[in-house]
Amino acid sequence: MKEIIISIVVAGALIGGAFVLSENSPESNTDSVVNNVTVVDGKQIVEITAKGGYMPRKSVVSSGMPTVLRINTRGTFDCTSSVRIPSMDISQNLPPTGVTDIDLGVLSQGTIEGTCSMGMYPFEIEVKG
Ligand SMILES: [Cu+2]
Repeated sequence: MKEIIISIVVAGALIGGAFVLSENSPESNTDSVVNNVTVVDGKQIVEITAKGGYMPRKSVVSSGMPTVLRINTRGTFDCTSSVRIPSMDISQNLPPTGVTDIDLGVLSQGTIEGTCSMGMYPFEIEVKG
């Protein structure tokens, strides 16, 4: 009986530990490569989520291909629902819940910086040559 209780406690600690790890890793390592880019009909779609910040913070796309930034909102009532990409003259309000596609056109090599309307939550899209 004692062994059973101990193994339950250990299992609980393991599951709890794994959960904490997976919760923290995307934010603690902003350089980690997240597979949030898909190519559909010759367009690459970069998918991020806006809510209390933008996730993932960093995306990597290829140059020379039409690119769409797809922003998901889900009960997003903070300022990330108003997104800006100053270098491209983009300013877009997002619905509290929904999917918004922003056409970025064909990109050349470099880094595109985006933020919420107040400039407080950043995200970036690295365009590889
Ligand atoms: Cu803000």
